[in-house]
Amino acid sequence: MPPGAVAGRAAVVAGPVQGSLLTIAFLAYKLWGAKRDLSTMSKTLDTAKRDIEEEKGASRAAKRTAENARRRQEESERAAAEAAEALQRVEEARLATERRWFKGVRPECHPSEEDIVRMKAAYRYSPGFLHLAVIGFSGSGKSSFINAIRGLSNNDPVAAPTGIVETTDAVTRYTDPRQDSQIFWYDIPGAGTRNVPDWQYFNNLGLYIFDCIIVLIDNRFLDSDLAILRACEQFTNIEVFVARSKSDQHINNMALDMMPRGFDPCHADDEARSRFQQIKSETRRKFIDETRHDVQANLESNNISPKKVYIVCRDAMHSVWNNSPSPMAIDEEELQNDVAEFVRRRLHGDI
Ligand SMILES: Nc1nc2c(ncn2[C@@H]2O[C@H](COP(=O)(O)OP(=O)(O)OP(=O)(O)O)[C@@H](O)[C@H]2O)c(=O)[nH]1
Ligand SMILES: [Mg+2]
Repeated sequence: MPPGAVAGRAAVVAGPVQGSLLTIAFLAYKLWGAKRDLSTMSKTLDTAKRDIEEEKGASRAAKRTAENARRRQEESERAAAEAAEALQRVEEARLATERRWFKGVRPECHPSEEDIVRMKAAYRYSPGFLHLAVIGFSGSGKSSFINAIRGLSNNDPVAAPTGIVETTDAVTRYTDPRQDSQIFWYDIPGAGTRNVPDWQYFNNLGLYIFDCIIVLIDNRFLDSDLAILRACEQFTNIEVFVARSKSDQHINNMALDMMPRGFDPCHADDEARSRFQQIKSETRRKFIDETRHDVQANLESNNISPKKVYIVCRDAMHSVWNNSPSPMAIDEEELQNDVAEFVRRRLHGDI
């Protein structure tokens, strides 16, 4: 075979071989490229997987945070609801106390043995004697009452100080001038003048140590009078008298209200004066009836046991002492007799 033919054949053979080699090389190149892409894709996939994992972690953390926040919110809402409920209970208790207060049920007074001993020492409580206290609103006439019952006028040098301004500011003890008397009188500062509820007035002043309490009402029954009477009901050993003071003044004022404007009894003529006296005696009956009715109605509506009310005035009290009946007298003698009877029976151990 001629070399040319060999060469030609070789060339003919070389042509397809060369092509195959090129194809192989190309394919190898492609494979390498694919591998590289695959590796890149795999890395990307890893990164994506990591990102997803991280995101999942972040999402779990966010969920946990949200869950914690929800729990805290629930806890604070529960605490707020509990606080509101507690507040409501306190408010209801306050309202119940107020309702009980208006119905006349006050916290009870339970002095301890120590309190009793302390108050008795403070008031120089003397065994074998009775201790009578005169109590009432400021200015109701307590000191004047004690002076009159001791046979003294208000201007006597040894009389209890009296006046139109608040006068008695400490419990003061007075002896009783009757022969062989076994009683002490106690002038008590006016109720309703202190910054404490009325029932505390009774406790704070240790009024539970007294054997007898005379409640002096001036114009009308006040809460402080009712509180004292209610407190007294807890102590069966305390004898209670209710007296309405200054009857002369009240009757005079009522009668004056019925006279023509500007009427002055000191400067009136005889006819006008006798008309005034006539009105006064009619008014007196009205005053007595109204007072008795008003006191009983107040006692009843406040669940306090019924009591006689003694209508008195300072000057008529004094007249009893002097044994010279006063035209103004109403219940002064009866009151003094009833007090004397109580003293006698208590000292004898009958009550
Ligand atoms: N007309 C008249 N006045 C009276 C009577 N009792 C008291 N007064 C007058 O009322 C005023 C007050 O009387 P006091 O005896 O000081 O009254 P109180 O309750 O002791 O007063 P305090 O100690 O301030 O609580 C005085 O001006 C008395 O003269 C009375 O029966 N008739
Ligand atoms: Mg006084």
